[in-house]
Amino acid sequence: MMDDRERLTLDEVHELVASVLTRHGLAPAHVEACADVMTAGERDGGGSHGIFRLLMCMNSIRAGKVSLDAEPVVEDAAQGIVRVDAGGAFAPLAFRRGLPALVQKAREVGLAAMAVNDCCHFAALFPEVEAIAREGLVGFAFTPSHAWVAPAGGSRPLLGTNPIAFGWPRPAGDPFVFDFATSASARGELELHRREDRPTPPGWGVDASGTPTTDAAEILEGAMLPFGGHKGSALSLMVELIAGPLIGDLTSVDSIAYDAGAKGAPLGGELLLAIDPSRMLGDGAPKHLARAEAIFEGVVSQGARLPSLRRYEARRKSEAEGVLIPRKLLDEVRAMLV
Ligand code: NDP
Ligand code: PYC
Repeated sequence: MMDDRERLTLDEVHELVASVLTRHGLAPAHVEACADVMTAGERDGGGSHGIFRLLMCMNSIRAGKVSLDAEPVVEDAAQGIVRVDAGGAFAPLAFRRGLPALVQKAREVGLAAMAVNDCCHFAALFPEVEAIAREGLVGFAFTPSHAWVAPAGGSRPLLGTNPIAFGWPRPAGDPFVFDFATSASARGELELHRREDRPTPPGWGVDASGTPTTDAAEILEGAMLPFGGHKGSALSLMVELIAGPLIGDLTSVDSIAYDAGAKGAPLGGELLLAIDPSRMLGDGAPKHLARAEAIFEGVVSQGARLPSLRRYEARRKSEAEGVLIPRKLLDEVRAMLV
């Protein structure tokens, strides 16, 4: 059977994404930051949040829903609070510009928050919490999206796919990281099911009449569902609150109204938290971080999968061998260059 995928090196992935974004007018610093996160998604085997994100970004750009060149403004808002005004541009550059202040404040105060406002968030969150954890800090990230998800027990879209990501520094080796939507699947994953004409697992969503279905196209027209029933639903509500009203920014309902059918990236805020274990624990930090290692060992020693190990394995493989991208997607992306 013919393989309908093409192998690209990571440099080629980065170059392709950067060329498309540059061709469509994105300022160089944004091009670099956006290409970095999409390449990271592709590198780590996250099909829905690699090059595929270009489709959502291009919808934002073509509909004039995103600033192409706003320079993020970093504000020292309070002792433990950094605020970054993204000016309606894509989020990755705002995160990049705010990170040093977040890290500095977490080291000074012990716990710091960064509110990123007025950003178009199209990306995976793991690069952000991983970057925080590589500074020796515990990191959290939350952002609402578009109102695509019904609350548990309901059938009408109200909540976003609202991801939660967490990073934990490990004394040796790569940080422990997890990063997932609070809906049963990310929207991107659902879109991939529709593109490939694959049924979804049960529980991902309902059609426009509220009837459970495994037809991705019907769910896209109906409502997605939270993971884990009332538990995922409550976590999703939490994300709406802490990365919406708490930081003075949009909810997923506001964001989809702004989008007005453009199918662009959600507009709104993101909340990041960083905790310094050395501040929390003083001289006891190494001892207690070692205790955390025992928990990780307890997971893997029984054959269970520790989140992030797959990611780092995929990363090493991609760095050595490149990545395989569906030709259909590459054709669409290359067509954006003309
Ligand atoms: P998944 O359901 O694929 O879950 C991914 C996470 O769960 C990873 O941390 C993964 O670890 C871990 N994991 C997966 N399977 C297992 C397992 N069997 N055992 C242990 N751990 C496991 O992710 P989603 O589809 O929900 O989200 C995909 C991406 O979409 C995320 O990066 C998210 O940030 C992004 N997203 C962004 C939004 C935005 O508004 N910007 C909105 C919604 C989603 P590992 O990495 O090791 O595989
Ligand atoms: O996959 O749900 C998603 C998503 C929304 C914004 C970026 N990704």
